[in-house]
Amino acid sequence: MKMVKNLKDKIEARSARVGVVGLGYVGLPFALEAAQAGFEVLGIERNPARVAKINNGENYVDDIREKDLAREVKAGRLRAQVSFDGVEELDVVVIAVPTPLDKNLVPDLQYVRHVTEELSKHLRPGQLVSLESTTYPGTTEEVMQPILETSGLKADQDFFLAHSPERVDPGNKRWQTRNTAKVVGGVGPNSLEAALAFYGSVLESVVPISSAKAAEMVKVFENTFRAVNIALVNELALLCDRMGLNVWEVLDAAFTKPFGIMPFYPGPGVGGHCIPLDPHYLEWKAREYNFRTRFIALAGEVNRAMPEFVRTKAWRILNEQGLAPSRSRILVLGMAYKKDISDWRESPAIEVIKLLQADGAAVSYHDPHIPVFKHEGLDLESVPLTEAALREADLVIITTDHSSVDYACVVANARRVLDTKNATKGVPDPEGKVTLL
Ligand code: SAJ
Repeated sequence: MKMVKNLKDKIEARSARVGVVGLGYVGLPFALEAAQAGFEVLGIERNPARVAKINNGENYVDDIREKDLAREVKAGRLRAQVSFDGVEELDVVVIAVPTPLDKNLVPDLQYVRHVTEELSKHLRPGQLVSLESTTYPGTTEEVMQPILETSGLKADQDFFLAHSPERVDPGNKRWQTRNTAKVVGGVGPNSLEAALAFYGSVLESVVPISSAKAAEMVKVFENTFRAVNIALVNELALLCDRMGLNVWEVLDAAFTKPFGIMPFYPGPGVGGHCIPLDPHYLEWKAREYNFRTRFIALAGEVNRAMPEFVRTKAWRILNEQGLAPSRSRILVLGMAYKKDISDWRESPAIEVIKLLQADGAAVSYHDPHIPVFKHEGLDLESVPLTEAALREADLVIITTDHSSVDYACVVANARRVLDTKNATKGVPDPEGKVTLL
């Protein structure tokens, strides 16, 4: 098809103009990769403060090096704006906007719809639109395509439409945007061909799949796989607690098996805006097919019950000291949802703190990555992790295993430690202060 060849030629020549809508932990790293691959990239971001930062070459995403961003901005290969003006000049538009769930775990596609409606006003023949946001299978074809076709253009004939799920693991130093294989599915063969050519020119490897819907399913499966396996080890932690077994020892031994197993560990709950949420996109869509995704529902229940288990173990430890919860001072180590990042979305530490406060405890927190926390009804500041702060607490609860924390100092100075991440593994504990989840 001539239109595909034209686009592929522009991609090959790096003269294709690339747009990335949504410059968060997914969009900005991709926009940077596309600029580094030689494309001129226009970021479209609704947050004007982020737009200003980018245009000043300032970074705000943990996984990006500011000097790389500044270089591409200075070279004129990357700039950002709030509006959709000039979208008709673009050849490729990648969408990486949030796809949250509401409190009833119902998918909220407001951002995808809004962006798609804006794009439909500027859509012109030959453009490639690719959705990267994690969503239920069918979104690209059933929601985006009809909106884009209100332009009068027909998908896979006049313009190209694809789904290529993001696979960003925030904080992962080994696997980043560029070297993580990228699954690509189109709404038709021309869209697939165009999208493969584009992603193949920016990233190290692409994985073609037969449709946009299949690509969407791949992603929700990937995250469901994690949610279910995390729930399995969380359930094991609950049972080991009953049976007086050390779940961490059991798992470490199990993971010495060189085949047929993969390490997962229990924790205070499951955070991030992916694992706790994405599987429920599939659960919601499956109902349309009169299908109950029992593993997803069960995994969600088990994982969401973990903060309550942390509270139960905390009260046991305080009780051993003859302390009532309502007269206790607790220091929570870690607000972020996982180690060495500053993201706190859906962090289990939030729920743990709220449960402890509800029982009247005086709760403070320390997180080297989160100096202030005024969200979700909490209004706290990270306390310096001094020996005095450790000694004053009746109990220190480790909820995030940040690498920069000196756990030997924590164990040496705390009265008691509840370690929900096995962060104190290998730290001498001669007085038996540490209790593991
Ligand atoms: N967690 C456990 N036990 C484990 C692993 C994780 O309790 O064995 C907890 C973490 O502490 C965290 C939550 O689960 O609170 C999510 O952990 P995660 O490692 O899945 O981290 P995310 O959500 O930041 O990143 C994931 C990606 N992670 C990996 O593949 C390792 C991947 O699933 C997705 O590409 C990404 O979300 C996404 O954006 O969808």
